[in-house]
Amino acid sequence: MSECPATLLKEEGYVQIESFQDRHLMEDWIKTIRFRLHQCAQDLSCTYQDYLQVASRWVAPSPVTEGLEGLVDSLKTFLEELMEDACELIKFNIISKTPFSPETLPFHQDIAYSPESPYQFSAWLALTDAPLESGPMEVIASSHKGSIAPAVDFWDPEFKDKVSLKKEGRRKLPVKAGDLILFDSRLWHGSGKNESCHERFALVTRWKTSGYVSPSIPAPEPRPFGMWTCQKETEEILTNGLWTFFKETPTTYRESLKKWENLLGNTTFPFLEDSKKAQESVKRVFLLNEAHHTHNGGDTQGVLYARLWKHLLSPLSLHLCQLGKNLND
Ligand SMILES: O=C(O)CCC(=O)C(=O)O
Ligand SMILES: [Fe+2]
Repeated sequence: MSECPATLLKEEGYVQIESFQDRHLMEDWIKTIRFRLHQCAQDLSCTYQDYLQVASRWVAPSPVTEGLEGLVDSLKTFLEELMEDACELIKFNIISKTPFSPETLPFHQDIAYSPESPYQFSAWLALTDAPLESGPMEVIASSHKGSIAPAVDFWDPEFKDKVSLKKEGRRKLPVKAGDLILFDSRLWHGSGKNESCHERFALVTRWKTSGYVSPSIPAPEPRPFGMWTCQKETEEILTNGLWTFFKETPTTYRESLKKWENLLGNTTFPFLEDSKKAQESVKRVFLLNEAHHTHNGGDTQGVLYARLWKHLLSPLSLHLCQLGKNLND
């Protein structure tokens, strides 16, 4: 097979480009990004560790991605030469996998999540080393040639990653700071758990060439409590609980989360197995919501709402349902 990166991207669905950027430049960027993350934590009056437990992605525009446009421009020049076509940037973000939020990212196809603004491929630039033990990118080679499945809703607390059972074509891609991975938006990929004590960060940019025609993308199939539904469900259950127990009506989602965080510290709810864990999981969703509104931050791994479901929402909604039934009897 030809070694040309554009051919590899076409044939295998991904290609690795070593030392695209000087590692010292990446080290400088990481210092700046860490400094900003400390500031973000301060904005939310929490520790750096607490902040990185809840946020693991920042989509530009964000205080965390500020000033990275120069690096994105150098990528554009490189990609246009490689693809022999104009490349349009669709969006860019910084993604982390740190010891504070080290979880597996299940296998998925990016294109299935972007039916409104589909992109052709991603350029994943390692800002730090991402060795095998840090949960580097993992791909299923040539899987972009198959069909596009509806977006995998891995935020569903019951979700099991069936694609990860597939062995054929699976490749882990450990990289060094400054290395670049290009991958097709139809390629099945994910990343394992970060078992190291190091933080790994990447600048991830999404692109399409001027000649790109998007394939047809199946509509997502939202789960009852998942990526597309969890906030609305959470809001409903928490509001219902506040009204049933305290005859209170919160005016905002933020207020409802804060009220529950406080209540769980000083009230006993016999239907909860572990109030401490319930309180901790509300606090994290509260911080995630703040990080989203203040810094365009998000949870890449989809674990925070699933934990809230397990420790609070599932037993609370069951209890409310039983109370409702008893009233109707
Ligand atoms: O950084 C990772 O762990 C994977 C990120 C990913 O899925 C993506 O950039 O599309
Ligand atoms: Fe992805």
